[in-house]
Amino acid sequence: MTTQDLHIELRGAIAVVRLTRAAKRNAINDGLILAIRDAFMGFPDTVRAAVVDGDGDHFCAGLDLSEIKERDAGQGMHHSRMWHAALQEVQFGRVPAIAALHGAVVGGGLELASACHIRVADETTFYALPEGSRGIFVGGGGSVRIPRLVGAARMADMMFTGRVYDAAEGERAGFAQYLVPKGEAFTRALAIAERVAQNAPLTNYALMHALPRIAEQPADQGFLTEALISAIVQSAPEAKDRVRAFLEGRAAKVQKQ
Ligand code: 1HE
Repeated sequence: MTTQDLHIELRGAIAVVRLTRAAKRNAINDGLILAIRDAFMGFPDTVRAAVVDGDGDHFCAGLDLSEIKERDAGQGMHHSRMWHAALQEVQFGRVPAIAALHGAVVGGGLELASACHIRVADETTFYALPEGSRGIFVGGGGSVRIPRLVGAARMADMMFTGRVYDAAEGERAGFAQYLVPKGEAFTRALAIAERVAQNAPLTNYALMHALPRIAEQPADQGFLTEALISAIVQSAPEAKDRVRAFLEGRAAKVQKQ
C-alpha cells in the first residue's frame, strides 16, 4: 500500500511505514500526516508491531514550512489538532511502533519519533526543535511528549537556543533507547519489532495504553490501576501457557545480552 509520500509494507507480523519524501527531507505536509494516521488506523489484524522509517539521509525535517504561511489562528489550531489526532493513532493505536532514526529528527520529525514506543538511532542522527528560531511553537504534541522523554528544561533550552543534540548526546539525554552504527537503525528496529511482536498481545496493550497513564496518576490511583491491569493480563490463556512453559523448563531464561 502506498500513498504519494508514504510507503507501507507488511513483512509478516511487522508493518514498515516509511516516509518517502526524501527530496523535501521527509517534511510532513497535510497529506502526509493524514496518510500516517490512516496507516496506523488501517493495519490488518495480523500486524503485531510497526517500524517507522524515512527514505534518504534524514528521518524527517518536521512540518512542511511551505504550508504555514497562509494560516490564520483558527486554521493553525485545527492544523495542530490534526497532528494530535494522527500521532494519537501512533502512540495509542493497536500495535507498538519502533522508530528507526537517522539524520535530522527535527521539529515535527521529533514529535513523530516521540509518539513511537521505542526509538533506535544511528550515529548520523541529530535532534533539534527549530520552531524556537522560526518564530513558531511545537504543534504536534511535542510539548506533551518531549518533556516526558528528556525533561521540560532540556526542551525549553533547545527551543530558546537552537541547541542541536548529536546521536550520542541524544541517547544519553533519553531521546533514543538504542544507538547503533551508521545505516543500521532500520535493521535493528526491525529486529526489535520482531521481538516485541512475539509478546502476548495483552502485555503489549498494557504497555502502550496502561503504563503511560499509570505513570501520570497519583500513586494511590496508580497502584489500583496497576492491580486491575495486572489481573486482566495474567488471566489470559496465553499468559498461563507462557508461565507453565517456564515452570516446565520449556521457556527461555532471562539472559544478559
Ligand atoms: C523543507 C523542509 C521543511 C527541508 N519544510 N521544505 N523544520 C525545520 O525548520 C527544518 C528545516 N530543514 C532543515 O534545516 C534542513 O533541510 C535539514 C537539516 C533537515 C536537511 O538539510 P539538507 O541540506 O540536507 O537539505 P536542504 O537543502 O535544506 O533541503 C532540501 C529540500 O527540502 C529543499 O527544497 P528545494 O525545493 O530547495 O530542494 C528544502 O526547502 C526542503 N525542506 N526541510 C519544507 N521543514 C506540527 S508543528 C511542527 C513544527 C515544525 O516541525 S517546525 C520545524 C520545521
